[in-house]
Amino acid sequence: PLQDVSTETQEERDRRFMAAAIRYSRRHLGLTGTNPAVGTLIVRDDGNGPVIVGRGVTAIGGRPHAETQALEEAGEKARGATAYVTLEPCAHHGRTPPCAEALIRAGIARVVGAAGDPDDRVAGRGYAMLREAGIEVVSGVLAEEAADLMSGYLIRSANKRAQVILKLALSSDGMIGRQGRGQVQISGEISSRQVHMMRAEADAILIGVGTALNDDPALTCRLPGLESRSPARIVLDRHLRLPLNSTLVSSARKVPLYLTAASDCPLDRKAAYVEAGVQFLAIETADGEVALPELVEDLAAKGFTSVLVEGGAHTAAAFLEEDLVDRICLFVAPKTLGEDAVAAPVTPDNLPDGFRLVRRERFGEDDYFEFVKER
Ligand code: AOF
Ligand code: ZN
Repeated sequence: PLQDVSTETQEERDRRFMAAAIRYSRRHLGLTGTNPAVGTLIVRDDGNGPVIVGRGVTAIGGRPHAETQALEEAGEKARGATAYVTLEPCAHHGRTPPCAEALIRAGIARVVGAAGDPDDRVAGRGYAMLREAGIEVVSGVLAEEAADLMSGYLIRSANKRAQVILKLALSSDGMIGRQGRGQVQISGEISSRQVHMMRAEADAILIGVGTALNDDPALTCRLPGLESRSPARIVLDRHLRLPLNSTLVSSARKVPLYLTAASDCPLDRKAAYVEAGVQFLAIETADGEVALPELVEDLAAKGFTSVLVEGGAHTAAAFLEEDLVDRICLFVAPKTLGEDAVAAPVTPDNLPDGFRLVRRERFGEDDYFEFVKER
C-alpha cells in the first residue's frame, strides 16, 4: 500500500525526503573520486503538499557539487523552498564557490542536513554560514544512514587511507574455495549481482595473486548497462606471477590493472606488463612483503576512496591482521565444500573483535551478513 503522507509531521516529512536524497546520492557512489557522493533535493510546498523542484548528485569526477545542480534545476522555485542535503554544504572556495553561499543566494528558506562534513575547510562552517544568513537549519536527520553511504569518504578523511571492504562467499561449512581447482561458484545468481553492484560502487577491487592464478577472474562489473562502472583492479603480486595472457592482464587497456611488484623486480620483466597497459604500485616493507597500511594510504593519495577486497583467504587474513578492514560482507550459501577446501578467515560466527552486524538479508538461497568495524 502507498504510504499515507497527508497527516505526516514535519519530522516525518524531513526523514522521508532525506531518505530519498540518500537513495538518490547512491547512483554516483564510486564515481566521484575523492569527493563524497552527495545528494540534494529542493522541495517546496505551496499549500498542496511537498513537490521536488530540483535534484542533484555530486557529478562524476566530484564536481560540480550536488547543491549547485539541484539549485540550477529549481531556478526561481528555490526561493522559499527547503533543501535536503545528505552532507553539510561546503563553505570553502575550492574549484567551485561554496554551496552554502549558493543556497543563500537562491533564497532557500530551510536546509535539512544529514551528515556533518569533517573536511577542515567546512566542519560546521557550512551550517554556520546558512544560519547567519537567517536560514533555518536542521542537521543530523538520518545522519547514520548518510554516513553509512559515505563511509569511504569519512574513513579517508579521518584516517588518510582508503576504506577497506572485505567480501567473501562462504559455503555453509565455512569454506571459500578449493586450492588449485579453478574457480568454484559458491553463492547464487542474486548474490553475484549484489557483488557486481558492490564493485560498481567501489574505486578498486583487490585480490591476492594466488586467487588470480587459481580463478583467472575478470573482476569487472557485468551488470547490464553498468559495464562502464568496473573499477580499477589491484593484484598483490610481488614476483609478477600473473601470466601475461591472464584475463586480468589481457583487459588492462580497458579496465585499469595495478600490480604491486617488488622494487627489486627487474625492469625488463616489468616491460611486457607495461606494454600491456599494466600499472605498478611499489609499496613494500623492508623484508619485501607488501605493506598493506602504506598501500591503503597510497591508494587514498591517488584518489581511491573505497577498496573491495575479494580474497583469497591469505589476503583477507592479512588485511584483518593489520586491522585495516572497515566492513565485512559475507554471502553464505547452502552448500558444503568439505574438509580439504580452503577455510574462510572469518565467518558470521567467528568474527574479529569490534564488528557489529548492520545488515542481514536473504539473496535467493544465500544468507547475507554485513558487519561494520566500530572505531
Ligand atoms: C558539497 N556538495 O556535492 C560535495 C561536497 O575540491 P572541491 O572544491 O570539490 O571540494 C571538495 C570537498 O567538498 C570535499 O572534501 C567535501 O568537503 C566537499 N564535498 N560538498 O557541498 C557536494 N561533494
Ligand atoms: Zn559544495
